[in-house]
Amino acid sequence: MSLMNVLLAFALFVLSALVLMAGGVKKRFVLLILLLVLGMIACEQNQQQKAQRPNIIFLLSDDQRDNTFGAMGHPFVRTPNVDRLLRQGVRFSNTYIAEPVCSPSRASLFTGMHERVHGVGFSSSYQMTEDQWSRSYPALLRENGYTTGFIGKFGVEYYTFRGRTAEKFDFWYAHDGWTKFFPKEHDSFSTRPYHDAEADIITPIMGEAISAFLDSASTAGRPFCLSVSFNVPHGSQTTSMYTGYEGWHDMIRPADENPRLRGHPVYGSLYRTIDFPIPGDVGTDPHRHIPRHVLDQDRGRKKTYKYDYAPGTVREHHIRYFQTITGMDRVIGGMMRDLERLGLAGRTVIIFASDHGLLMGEYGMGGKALLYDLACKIPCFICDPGIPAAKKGKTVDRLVSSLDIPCTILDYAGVAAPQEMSGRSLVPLVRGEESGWREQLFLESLFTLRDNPFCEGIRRGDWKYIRMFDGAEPYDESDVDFTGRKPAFEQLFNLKKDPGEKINLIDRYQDSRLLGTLRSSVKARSAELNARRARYLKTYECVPR
Ligand SMILES: [Ca+2]
Repeated sequence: MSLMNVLLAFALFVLSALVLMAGGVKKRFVLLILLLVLGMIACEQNQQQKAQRPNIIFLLSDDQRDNTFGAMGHPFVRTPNVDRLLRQGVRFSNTYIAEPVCSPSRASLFTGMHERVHGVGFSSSYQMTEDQWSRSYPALLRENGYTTGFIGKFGVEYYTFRGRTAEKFDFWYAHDGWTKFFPKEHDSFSTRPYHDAEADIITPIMGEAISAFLDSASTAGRPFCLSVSFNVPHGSQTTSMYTGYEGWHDMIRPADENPRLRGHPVYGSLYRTIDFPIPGDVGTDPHRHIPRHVLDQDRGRKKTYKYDYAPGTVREHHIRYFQTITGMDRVIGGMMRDLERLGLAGRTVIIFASDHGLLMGEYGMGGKALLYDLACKIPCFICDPGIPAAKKGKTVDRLVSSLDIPCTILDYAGVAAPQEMSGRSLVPLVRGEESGWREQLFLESLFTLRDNPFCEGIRRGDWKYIRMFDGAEPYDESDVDFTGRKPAFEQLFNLKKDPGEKINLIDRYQDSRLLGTLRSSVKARSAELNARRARYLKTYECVPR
């Protein structure tokens, strides 16, 4: 509450008391008029404050690992538009996703909770409920006067609402599942929403929708919150760039052989002539890193979304991966021009994140759902036009969670975060206030399809500790209560000396105080989250699926 509001409230209180005590009719009348005028001023103040709330655009990419924009230091990817946003914004260079796989990661971004608390994931037993949605950031902003929009991959609808998600937003141009690079060439529930677009390629199609939303929202007279969920550089998009030959799923031929892409400024020869290195451990034995009895790569993890990296195809996948990031950058550039054209740039906060990272051959593995930095660390930044020039272009290396993002959005909108959200607003970090920030961060991966184990871990200082347990599919609350259970496998990495997480120090530090402390921290946080889940189940209706 501003000082002006406090003074107004006090004046109203005093006047009300005087009216009650005043003797003569005339006196009462004069005081009542004064009361009315002050009430009108208070209302006006409130309206002005509401009108001053910023617009918010939350951009989410799909499977994009950290450090994959030019201004983040990537050696060759070209992303001039995002680079400009990074120069104007604040980057969070130690951001971890709450759950390193698509759908539960998104459920966590909406609800601000870890998967084991909200209970909605590929391997869990529950669906998202109306109750849960009503306390998500889009629902809360809509309830508080924001125009809300959603564009692109929603990714949670499988488990909820089923065809009725459009009702949850004022503007909806979106799909669930995996749409195609050329969606108009296919007829399915995930491609049909885009058949009326002008463009042919999915990312510029989303750009058209962004323009349409901004055009209408700019005249609506109230702030907006637009969530854009790009479905690149996900492997299912890059495989479908060129489907005109036998074995297209394996990306064995260059995509610019597709006549529709030949000569294209982004999807043609870009990056094809650069001699970039592919990971040195592509095609090596993954079980040297995580033993077969803990995660057998032959039980489904290989051959998934074409993340089965072999030396023959890994280069082509890298080229397409970075082309689609540049394609996304172009659409973001178009969005920035729209914001300028419509006079919105000075009052629109842009937040960027990815739903998780990706292994692209490192450790002899592909894919996600593990707690290696490459899979669970994400690019993240906030471009807030309200911060002073001296604060722009900074990098903050504090530990940040994707669960902080919904709290940040709510904070910008002046809406209180529900008590079950476990993140913290990043607004103080954006403004350069770092004191009292968290010193450690709990990580988890509860995706147990394809032989994946339950993983949980902790990041603190230079260290990351991970413990794994045999997975259950589907799992319920008792399966993720690890009290008294011996981990099937543990990892300890010193990220400062070994940023690639190749040297597991668990045996060397077996009896150390450091490892003892990290183990206790994981156990304590794991038990605390299970207790939160128990309380959550008592408070809100949770619906099995
Ligand atoms: Ca994803």
